[in-house]
Amino acid sequence: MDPRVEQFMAKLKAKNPGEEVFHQAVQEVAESIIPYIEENPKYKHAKILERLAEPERVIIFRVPWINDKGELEINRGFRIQMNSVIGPYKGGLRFHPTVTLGVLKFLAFEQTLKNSLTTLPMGGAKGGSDFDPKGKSDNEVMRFCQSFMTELQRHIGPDTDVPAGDIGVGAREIGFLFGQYKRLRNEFTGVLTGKGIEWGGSLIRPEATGYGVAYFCSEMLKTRGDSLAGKTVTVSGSGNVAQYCVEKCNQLGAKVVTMSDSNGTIYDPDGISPEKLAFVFELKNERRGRIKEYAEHFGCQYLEGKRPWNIKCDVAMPCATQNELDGNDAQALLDNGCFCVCEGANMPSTIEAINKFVAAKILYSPGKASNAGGVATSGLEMTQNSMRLPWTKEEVDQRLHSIMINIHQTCVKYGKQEDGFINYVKGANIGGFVKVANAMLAQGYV
Ligand code: NDP
Ligand code: 2IT
Repeated sequence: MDPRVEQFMAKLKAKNPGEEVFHQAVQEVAESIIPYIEENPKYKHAKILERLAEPERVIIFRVPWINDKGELEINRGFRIQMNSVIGPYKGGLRFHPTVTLGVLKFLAFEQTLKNSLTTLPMGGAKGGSDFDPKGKSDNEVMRFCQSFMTELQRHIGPDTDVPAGDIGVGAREIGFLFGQYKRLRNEFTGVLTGKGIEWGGSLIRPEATGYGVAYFCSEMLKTRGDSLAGKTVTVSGSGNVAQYCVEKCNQLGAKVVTMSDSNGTIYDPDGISPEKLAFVFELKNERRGRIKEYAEHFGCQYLEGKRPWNIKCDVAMPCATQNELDGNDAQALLDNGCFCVCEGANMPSTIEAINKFVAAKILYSPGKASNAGGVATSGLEMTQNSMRLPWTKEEVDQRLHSIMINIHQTCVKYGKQEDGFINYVKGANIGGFVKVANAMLAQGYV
């Protein structure tokens, strides 16, 4: 490791003990940014990177709620308001038992750079709870969301901080959260994105992250005169991002052969056709069942407890969660001829895996670039809310598409090497950093 990165990381680790995923996210960025800062000393003197890694504000609160048995349950709620230099805090809420302060700090840190890449005026934030919506009744989820919002409402607002969904937070949860905010504040405002279409939501927001991943992937392939048509694709996850990623890959002529959840992977060599994908939508969004049922229903292979990365593919799209693709998985993908990895999840690849992809010079894009379509379309939802005027599906989709093309161009601008190889890690990190850093310079030591 570069000694300057090592020194920076030693301080960060001492200051934030036990927050391994936060250390990992910052290190990945520091490796690109520190050499860039050395070439641009104005950023060094103003300690931009040090300030970027220190949240502007962290809110931690108790969330008491009553389960269906009448018992009291206590969860922990969080909101990390990371950086507001280019716009109101913006980022999703995650409800999952693995949520900790360190997980949300890593996500909020990534979000700041991602939101900058979209070119829209949004700062960085993330929040959530260790609450597990799995196996809970709709009433339990509602009571939890109402209790969570009872505290969170003091800290957010349409010009202050605008949360959205993430793992475990979808249309149902956003509805309950919005209802409670409106009730407590007596305001109908765009305080959350991902709202229902009848009450202030944007068309294409549900699809946006997954569609954006496929759009970004197409741009990557285009740099090699190629496209998604005819490619075999492996996707992990079967939630919001994975579902719409598969939908768009199908539309672009690819064949997607896997989806997964935390229990295992389905492998369908014939491809997850639109008809089969409709089964996944119903299974996951209505019945909230397990992906194993797909294999039982369509008679294909189910790999219990396995991830998709040993399956031969041209393109891999990890769309489940952080660190779901390690060094061994990366090696397996490379050995099987995979030449493009386009991330839908946030930080799904470990540092070891990323190093393998970059060393092999395949097309590899980090989530902060390729999954930015979700938050970008949240930004478009905010615009429509401010105008009090909704756009058509075509208008939003076209804007999403051009934002993804733009992000790709930014990655090329800052990441293209002399030999022609595009280092998307470097491109996304520096591209996201510059706008935030310049705004921080302009606004003084705050
Ligand atoms: P969902 O809750 O809709 O789906 C998550 C999927 O990932 C499920 O299939 C889930 O399986 C699986 N998963 C979650 N945690 C784990 C785990 N610890 N191990 C294995 N599998 C897991 O979430 P999203 O689709 O919204 O989010 C997926 C990823 O995309 C996350 O990294 C998120 O941060 C990122 N993202 C989301 C955006 C959005 O707009 N929603 C925008 C940009 C990024 P199971 O059901 O078994 O838990
Ligand atoms: O990680 C992400 O970018 C999201 N979960 C979406 C955030 C948002 O505000 O739409």
